[in-house]
Amino acid sequence: MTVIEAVAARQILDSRGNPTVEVDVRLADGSLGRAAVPSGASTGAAEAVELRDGDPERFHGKGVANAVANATGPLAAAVRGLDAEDQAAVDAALISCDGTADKRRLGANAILGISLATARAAAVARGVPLYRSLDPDAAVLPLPMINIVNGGAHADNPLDFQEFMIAPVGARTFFEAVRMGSEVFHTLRRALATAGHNTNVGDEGGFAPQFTTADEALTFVTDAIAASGYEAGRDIAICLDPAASEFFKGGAYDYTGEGLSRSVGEHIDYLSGLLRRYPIISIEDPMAQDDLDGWRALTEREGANTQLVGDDVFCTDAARLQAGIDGGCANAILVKVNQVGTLTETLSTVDTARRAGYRVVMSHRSGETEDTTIADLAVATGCGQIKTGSVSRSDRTAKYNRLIRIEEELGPRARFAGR
Ligand code: 2PG
Ligand code: MG
Repeated sequence: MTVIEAVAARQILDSRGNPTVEVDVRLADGSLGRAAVPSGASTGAAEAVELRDGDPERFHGKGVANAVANATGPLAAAVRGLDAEDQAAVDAALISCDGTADKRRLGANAILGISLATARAAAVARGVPLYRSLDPDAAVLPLPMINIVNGGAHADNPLDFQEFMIAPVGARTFFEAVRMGSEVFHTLRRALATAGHNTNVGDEGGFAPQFTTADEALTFVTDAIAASGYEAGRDIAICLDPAASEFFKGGAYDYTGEGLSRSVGEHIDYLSGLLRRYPIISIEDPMAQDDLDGWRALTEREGANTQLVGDDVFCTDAARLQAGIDGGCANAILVKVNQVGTLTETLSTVDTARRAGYRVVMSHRSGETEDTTIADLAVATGCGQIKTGSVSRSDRTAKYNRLIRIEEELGPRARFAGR
């Protein structure tokens, strides 16, 4: 009864107004699963390939009509008749139908849409929520890393670092973490306005004032934490995603906002300085994806006390992660379903991280939709951390709101990961 009977797909819009793939998977018993695919802006070089039409007459070349046709054509034919409860078999069929290492032939966006919609359909057939369908014992709500200042590729300001986030480590529940985050967000808004900054938000819903240095952003953020009645470091800690691959040029880190370049060693010293001066507990992509020596050096120097999260450098790929583990790079991984393209591969990467003692952060993309699958995945894997943007913009708050509902549904069984 849980056999896949039909696959439908369409182009819908993401949070930046670009088209993306949405897939419906219908099972023989009538169960329907639907999933929409996210899209990045600061993408890693080794990500699975998002298929775009490239037709300048349609969506400025960003159409995904070919990916949609692949989903309803060859990929649908490959999974029709398979059991949706056997996610590994469905994903294996999708991967072999495409036949390329990076899913470029039929598109990782087409493949991921079917993979996630299948998981959702199986959950509907079982009559349980997605997180429980993936793990009947799942009960851990993740600590959110809430993005409150945007820079880099996610905003038009001169700020070199992409994301400044707050993690309410002192909260007792997920809901309390969201409340604390929302309070700081609004306190920060007022402080920015008072200082004459604009309060427009960037792609992930955080503010995007005309800051030029990380210090400026960090000063405003730590002040906003205190002004909201919290102790920075104890109640609310800070997390960064410099997205350093974006400004690594010719072997050095090119800080255009500050108008200077830092060598690998100077960049590491600078990051260490920030760690000393602010209550930062986690830095994602502190080093560029092709600066593995830098990654190793920073991990040796700061890895014992600071979470160092690999995003671009690992691209949610188990083999790349294993190479990083063997090489002493990072101590945590950012997990993005569309970087690798199927649910099974995503879960296998999470396993690889776990076995090595690397921490896992479930993550959105800067281009998102109302789809909340990653909220369920954070609970299903019990990974303990989620990065899903600011506490503004519905594409971001949809995930927080989903987690609030999951926490309520779990009732006394719910455990908040906290610090
Ligand atoms: C990142 C992500 C999400 P993008 O760098 O971690 O915040 O951005 O989706 O643009 O790659
Ligand atoms: Mg990143």
